[in-house]
Amino acid sequence: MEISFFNMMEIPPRTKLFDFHGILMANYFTDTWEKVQNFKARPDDILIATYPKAGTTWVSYILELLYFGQTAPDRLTSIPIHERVAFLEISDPTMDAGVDLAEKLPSPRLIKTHLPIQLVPKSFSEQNCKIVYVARNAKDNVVSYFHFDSMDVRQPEPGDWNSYLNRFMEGKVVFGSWYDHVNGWWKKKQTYSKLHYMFYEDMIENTEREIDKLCSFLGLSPSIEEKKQIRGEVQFDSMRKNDMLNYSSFPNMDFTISKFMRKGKVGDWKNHFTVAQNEEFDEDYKRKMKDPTLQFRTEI
Ligand code: PPS
Repeated sequence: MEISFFNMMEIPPRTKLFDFHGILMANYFTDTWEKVQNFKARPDDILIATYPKAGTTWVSYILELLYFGQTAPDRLTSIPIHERVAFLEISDPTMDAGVDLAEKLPSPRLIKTHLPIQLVPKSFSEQNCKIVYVARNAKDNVVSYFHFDSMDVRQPEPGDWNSYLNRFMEGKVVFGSWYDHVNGWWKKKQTYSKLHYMFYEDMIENTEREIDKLCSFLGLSPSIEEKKQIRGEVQFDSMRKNDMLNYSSFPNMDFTISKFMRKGKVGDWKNHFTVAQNEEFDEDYKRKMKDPTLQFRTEI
């Protein structure tokens, strides 16, 4: 039997969702709200914004390697990622609140958030910070979120797959509607030039190309050697084995249910959606996703 940290810890009961400024939230993302709202961004902060399970950890690690891979490599091999990248809105008794961790980070501070655009502290755009948004197609996103909510035993009870899928379509999961999230950030990109909008599927298709695009957005020019090294380190299998990235020491996650680095694929939804669920999902999707300029790929 696999022993996880989880087996040895006393875990609080699963949380209940509540309405928070129009989206559903969990208390451990709202308890430090005043500090989050008043967060003072610095001009060189980089905000990594995503709907949960869209590739946050992947892109965070790429950014870390780009900024610290040469100057502070020991940092990346000795400290787990949740202590290197501040999760802005989190407050959890087992670790620093995101707002407090941010104060301890070296520059440029990498800060992650799952907040929809309307709830992000104004300070990031006032300071003209660079923002990297990562989006993932809704079908794979909901599958990944379902497995995550099953194994992160603080999260609200996921229920069975069918009821979870329906709740996802209704935006009744932590951080609310995927549809509103990806659209809200897409709109922000039209008026805020320092926002780089990336797609998980593009990263899977050609990681090197997407790292190049990211570097040109950030104004970085890593050497060919450095890029090759980064490319190797951020492959799914390498990240999955890396205990500083795979959340294996995270007390709330039961790895006997599912891994944090689970499959890392485009198209896993086909192993979960029935034909009827897929048809209903597509119909609903058409009604909600009206902007023809925002297109996702559910297979590559
Ligand atoms: S979280 O909890 O919101 O921060 O999760 P997040 O990191 O956004 O998303 C986790 C999913 O991303 C996959 N992942 C990767 N896929 C491909 N390549 C690499 N290197 C990689 N790293 C993480 C991870 O496996 C989760 O997706 P699923 O589909 O569940 O496997």
